[in-house]
Amino acid sequence: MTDDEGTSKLTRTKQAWAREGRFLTGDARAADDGARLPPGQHLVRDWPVLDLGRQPDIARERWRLELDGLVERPLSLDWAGFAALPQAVVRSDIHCVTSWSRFDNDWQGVRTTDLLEAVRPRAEAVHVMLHGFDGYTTNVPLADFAAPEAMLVHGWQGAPLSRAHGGPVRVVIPHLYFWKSAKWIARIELLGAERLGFWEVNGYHARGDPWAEQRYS
Ligand SMILES: Nc1nc2c(c(=O)[nH]1)N[C@H]1C(S)=C(S)[C@@H](COP(=O)(O)O)O[C@H]1N2
Ligand SMILES: [Mo]
Repeated sequence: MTDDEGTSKLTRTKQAWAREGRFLTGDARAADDGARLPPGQHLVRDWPVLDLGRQPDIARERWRLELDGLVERPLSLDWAGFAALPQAVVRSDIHCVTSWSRFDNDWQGVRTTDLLEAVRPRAEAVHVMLHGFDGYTTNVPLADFAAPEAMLVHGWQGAPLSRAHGGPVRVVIPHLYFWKSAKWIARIELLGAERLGFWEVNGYHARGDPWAEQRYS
């Protein structure tokens, strides 16, 4: 994790938001069942860039993804190995904890279910830690990581995923707040018990369901 002034200031600001309950509306139950826009969110048309301020520059040829921890078959994937996995295009919405949502993103990549089939999680594996090349971490329950619409994406709206948005490859878990969707994915670690990631240690919710407004812990 970088420790330059900008980063620590951002982290302190967001910690303060978590303490204050910033953006919490408390009207989670007022949202219709099946409502597309979660409570307390507003729609945007552009796609904001949010990260800790360090954007790793990794060419596809140098990119590698480690899949390890509680798996039968640990994998170290290079670009060719990743491209050889079943490819899919999935349309989903983004919901950021800072209250913006963006509908209808066409993601191109590999479903997490296909990735998990390749590594075969052990029976004891119940949580996942996602590690970015920038040192970022975020934790998700394995059941959420393995959701049918969860993916490792390398394309957005028909073009390669930009470096600013986490290219060459990022995670997208559309049914959770977007901080769970690790950019510049480097390592996927399967765990037998929950461990907290970067924002989760700093006051964000361990799961982050937007419809339940699980913004903070
Ligand atoms: N590797 C990494 N992934 C990350 C982050 C980060 O700082 N580093 N920030 C998270 C947060 S807080 C958000 S809101 C989204 C933002 O993704 P975007 O910049 O593509 O909108 O990325 C998430 N994934
Ligand atoms: Mo965020």
